[in-house]
Amino acid sequence: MEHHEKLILHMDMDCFFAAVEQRDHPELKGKPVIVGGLSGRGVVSTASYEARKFGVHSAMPMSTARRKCPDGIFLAGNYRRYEAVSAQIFEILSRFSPLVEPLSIDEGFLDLTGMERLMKGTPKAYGQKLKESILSETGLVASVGIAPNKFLAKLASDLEKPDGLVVISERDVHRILWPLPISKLWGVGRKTEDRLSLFGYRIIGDIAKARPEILENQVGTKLARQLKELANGKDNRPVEPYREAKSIGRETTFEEDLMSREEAEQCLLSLSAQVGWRLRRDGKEARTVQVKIRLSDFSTYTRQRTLPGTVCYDDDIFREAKGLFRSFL
Ligand code: TTP
Ligand code: MG
Repeated sequence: MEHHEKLILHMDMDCFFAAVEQRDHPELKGKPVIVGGLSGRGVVSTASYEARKFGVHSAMPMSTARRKCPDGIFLAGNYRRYEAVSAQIFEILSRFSPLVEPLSIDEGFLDLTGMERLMKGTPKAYGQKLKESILSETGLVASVGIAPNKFLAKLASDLEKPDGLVVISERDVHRILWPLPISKLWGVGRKTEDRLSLFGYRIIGDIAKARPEILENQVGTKLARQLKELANGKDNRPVEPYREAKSIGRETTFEEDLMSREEAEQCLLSLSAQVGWRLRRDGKEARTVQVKIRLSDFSTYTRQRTLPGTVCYDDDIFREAKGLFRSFL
């Protein structure tokens, strides 16, 4: 068997919810469109590029967005519609690789390793073909990154957004990666960034050049090793395709926000009973119970607990689900 260098593609739709709105309502094209929770405590899900010019971005309180962009068009959005468009996009992705890993509603990884012959051209041309298929079949614009691993592919898709198509090869790593801020490293959130900057690390090159022993002393062995690898453009996480669910779930969406705990728990009981029915019908038992909550601004939270034993009866499932639900409140 020939040894194959890995080739990974990452695709991420441009301002996804807002782009779907602009496509479905052409009068919104070229306008600042802001999608999110419109209630008092709502936050922005996303904003069109026209609105981003005013400094509006995801997760910003809606009240701030209204102040920054008073002439914006504010929409509550339609999550079911976005999910349907997402399914259409993933169907297209599945024609471009047998290994597709969905990451979120609008992004995913494709493993293109060993597909050179099938591609009939350069990886970049293949990426272009994917973008064209998405555009012609959905009317929406995707950004694509292609690289030898997941970390670099995701970074690449973001480099020239919107409508980006960037290929990073092994030899570009230093030139492209090292000048970027450390926050671009996978696993470096706000907290880690603050800690690293206390030690004087600002750009990825600083991490790449740091003496391993010193970095290990500063942030611990595990994180230091991970950061070193990434800063040198190395990442061997595999693309993990979606497999047949090992779980049984039921969910429901409300037209109106639920106002009381009683209402919510009533609904949880009914969902628990539906899950229990399926489990017992299929002769299965579950070890882990998970509760997912989505608020009106689409922000989603999950809580789960792995039990010492297994469950399949409604009241056992409900007892766990209720406990998890209460831990949110
Ligand atoms: P993203 O891909 O992060 O953002 P985006 O597609 O809107 O913009 P970009 O061009 O920068 O990729 O998220 C995809 C969708 O997920 C986004 O359209 C709305 C939703 N979302 C939220 O609801 N809340 C959030 O905080 C974020 C980041 C996204
Ligand atoms: Mg996106």
